Amino acid sequence: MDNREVAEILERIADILDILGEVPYKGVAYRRAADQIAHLPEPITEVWKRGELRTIPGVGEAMEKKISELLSTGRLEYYERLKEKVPMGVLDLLAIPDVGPKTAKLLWEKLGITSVGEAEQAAREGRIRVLPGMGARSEQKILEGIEWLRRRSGRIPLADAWPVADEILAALAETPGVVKASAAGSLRRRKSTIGDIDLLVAAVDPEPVMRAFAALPMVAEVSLSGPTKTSVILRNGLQADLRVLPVERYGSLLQYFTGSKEHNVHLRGLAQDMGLSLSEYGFKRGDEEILCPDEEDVYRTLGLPWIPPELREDRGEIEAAQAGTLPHLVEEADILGDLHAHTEWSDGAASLEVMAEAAHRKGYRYLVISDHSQGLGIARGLTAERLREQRAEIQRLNSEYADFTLLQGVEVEIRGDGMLDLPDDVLAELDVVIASVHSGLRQPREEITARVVRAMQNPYVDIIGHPLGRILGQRDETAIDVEALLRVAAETGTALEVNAIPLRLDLDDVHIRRAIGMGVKLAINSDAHNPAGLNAMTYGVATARRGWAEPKDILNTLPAEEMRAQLKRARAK
Ligand code: DGT
Ligand code: CA
Ligand code: CA
Ligand code: ZN
Repeated sequence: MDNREVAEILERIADILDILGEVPYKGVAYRRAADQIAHLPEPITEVWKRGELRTIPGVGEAMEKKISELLSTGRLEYYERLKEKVPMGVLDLLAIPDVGPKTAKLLWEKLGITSVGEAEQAAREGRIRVLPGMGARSEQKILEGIEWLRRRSGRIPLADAWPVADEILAALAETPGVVKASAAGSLRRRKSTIGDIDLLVAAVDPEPVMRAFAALPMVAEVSLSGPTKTSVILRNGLQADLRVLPVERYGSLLQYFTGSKEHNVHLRGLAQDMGLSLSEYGFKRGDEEILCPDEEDVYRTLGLPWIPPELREDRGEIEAAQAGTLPHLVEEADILGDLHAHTEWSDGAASLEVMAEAAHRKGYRYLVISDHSQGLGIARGLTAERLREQRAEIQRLNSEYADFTLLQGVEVEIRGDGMLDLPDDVLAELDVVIASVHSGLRQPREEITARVVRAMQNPYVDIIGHPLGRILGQRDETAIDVEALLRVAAETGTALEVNAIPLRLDLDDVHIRRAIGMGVKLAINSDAHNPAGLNAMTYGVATARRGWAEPKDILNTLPAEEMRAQLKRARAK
């Protein structure tokens, strides 16, 4: 059981206790412990084995017993009994803003509501306003909250928001009076999915900027128009907010609206300790204002170096800034090659030659061709013989380049039982072997974990491709035991992929950071199926930065020969 699972169960207990409301505030203790466990820097099982659960803030004697029971038996009797008292769907109501435990209980007991859908229907039929303590206004707020929830779950991939935002920013930069323009919010932090686009502009007079914004071709409708903020719905369905402030306050504006909220809350605490208040307009000490034209000024006022936006999640970056130990994050310019690309030899759209030329033009020194092996059910999956033919072709192309190398790899299928669908002697002849799971993704935890572990124990498997198997918005990650995956990767020297396809971004930020902490090597790969696909690297690098990755953590920041020397097959010798 990993930290997230333990924390989730404690959260659930808190929710149920709050809804039952038998003992006021009893949920608070569980929530506190859950929060601490979710942010532990090491697996809770380690803490437990050392007998140190009580050192976790918020974990007292009773909590310790419950966590031990959970970790040793995989279940918690207390939780199982509580679950019988409240339907799961009632807990889902808590996700609606303005619906707390008391309201959820009311809706459930008085109207028999046990899902968000039923709550929506009851609100539309005016059945909520007549409940004790409710009214037309609270009913309306519940409806709005449900709509908000729907929109929020309709988050869009970073890759769909980023180019549109850049286009809008370029147009705004042309508007007379605009001094600076930038994206903010989750987009600037490069989260894998974006709720809405936040844009900021420094200008003397906001009015013409707002007008230019509303008139852009990609804007479908203006939903809110105020003196310093305009909100629009774009043709792709996303909401975009534009805020305009004078240039002398731009640093504060940018810092505030980049967020995250958690990062900002922490910074405001530091400001308070210094007798300052911090807002999107600047600092205040009593009536005296301290203006920040640049974002650096905000951090400097708090005695901190500037913190890269990708780190701003209050996951220790402020402490690292104070200690002077912020990471030197990997940049796209550090990437010297790509270790995962397909051609028409399997399911790619382009020839070896075209892919090589695209990678060369991108400034790479090498590209690994890693077409699928035969077992994938892909018509042209490669057999040992076809691999040999492909190698001849690759060698011929290499003779045409002086400053660029094509390497031959394969993306070999990990079968249902963990066996690979090419024999070891074939794998041994290749430069790089990526092993991936593409089928049986719904296997239970033990099976899928054992399967990938078995693949990692093969001496010729250098990299595990898209280790979690998620497709954003479509398919959750597999049930794989991530801690076991990382541990065996470290033990066997197998690298893990940060797959840069925008709907994958797999490993994700949290697991990248954990992998680095455990000494696991990473490769940021585009998994390109055509020349343009190579450009997905941008999103992989962004995700790696969110995982605190430095160049030294990433195999493909090394020149070809050094990269190859770091692969498992070379290190085993
Ligand atoms: P999103 O849009 O859901 O992907 O996530 P964000 O982070 O872009 O959030 P958004 O658009 O609601 O707000 C943009 C930033 O504005 C957010 O990261 C931090 C700041 N912000 C918004 N609301 C609050 C708030 O209530 N308190 C604080 N401290 N900051 C806020
Ligand atoms: Ca946003
Ligand atoms: Ca926003
Ligand atoms: Zn692939």
